[in-house]
Amino acid sequence: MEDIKDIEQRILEEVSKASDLKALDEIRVSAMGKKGEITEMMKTLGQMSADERIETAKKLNLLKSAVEEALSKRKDILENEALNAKLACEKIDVTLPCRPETQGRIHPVSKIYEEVAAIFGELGFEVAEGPSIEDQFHNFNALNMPLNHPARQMQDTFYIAHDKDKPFEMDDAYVVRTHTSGMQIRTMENKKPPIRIIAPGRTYRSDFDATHTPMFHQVEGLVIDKTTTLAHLKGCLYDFVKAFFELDDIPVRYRPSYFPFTEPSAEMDIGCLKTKTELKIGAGNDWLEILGCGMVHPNVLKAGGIDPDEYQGFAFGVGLDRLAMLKYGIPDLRTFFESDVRWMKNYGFAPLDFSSLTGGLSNNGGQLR
Ligand code: 2NL
Repeated sequence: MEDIKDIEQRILEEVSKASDLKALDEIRVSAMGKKGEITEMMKTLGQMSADERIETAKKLNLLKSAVEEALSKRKDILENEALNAKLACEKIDVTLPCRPETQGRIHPVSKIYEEVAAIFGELGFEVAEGPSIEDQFHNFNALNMPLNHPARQMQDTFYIAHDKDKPFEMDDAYVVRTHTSGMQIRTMENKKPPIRIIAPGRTYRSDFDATHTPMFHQVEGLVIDKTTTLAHLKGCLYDFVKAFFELDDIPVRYRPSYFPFTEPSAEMDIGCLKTKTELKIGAGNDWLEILGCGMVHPNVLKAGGIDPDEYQGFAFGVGLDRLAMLKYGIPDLRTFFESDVRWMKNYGFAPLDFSSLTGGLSNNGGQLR
């Protein structure tokens, strides 16, 4: 019979050469399983003389613990190796683009919303979002639009009855907001100046053709402080159009206009070149209307609980859908709301491309064309 020391040496060598956990377990079974080599040797103890049994049992126990220890050490090593191999092949490169298999797209209006919010965020504005359904005070009265004002007439505004069981009373009905100004009134009611907010969101008017849809998107801005002037308005909006169209300089002009809620009021145009096939922004002899603006009317400040003798401010309103059409060359507004996946594939943006001004707006967001 092979000497116990030799057996130990042979098994320990096999253990040290086991290349994976499966091979190691096979060695364990063949040595110490029910029919294992050491187990079988243990079984022979009964037939031995007392002296021989004591002597052999001692050796066999030493052999057993030596093998057990070797198995356990080798197991630790192999488990560690297996884990490292798994980690190495499951390694992910966090700098790769996220989920390239994603099918969905970000709507151009959502993209523009994010861009506008990023630009005004950088200029120190906060975002004030609020409800689509407004009372008439926040949508009209507070904006210097009294009851008989033409913009309140049925053909422009969607009215909502208070109580469907009572006869419709236009004067106390709610409206789906025709602009986002209500949020600005609410901000004035709740916060002391200085105020610097943008109010973006869905707005609704009863109108439908190639350039008007019953639901559209607007961003309004409001700045109020003790010494806010028309010069601040011009500087702020100039910075906005430069960042938005990603140009170092753009010709701008202001045309006198009228809004009930601002005095004076103006429309801001930017310089452009119009040819039969192209619209180039930032150069040329033509002008393109981009937004409406003005100094907040004293009646509007009063309605918001702000003393017009102490404070003044400017406001502006810009249509997000129109900005999207201009920036991305989308010809028909109605297609924005048709939910056509082919249109979204063409005009939409990759998800998880966040808008920020770092390195210019479009440096970190790509249209998938
Ligand atoms: C446009 C013009 C404008 C405002 C919106 C405003 C809001 C408050 C007070 C004063 Cl609370 N003004 N908003 C001011 C001027 C123009 O929108 O053509 N939007 C698409």
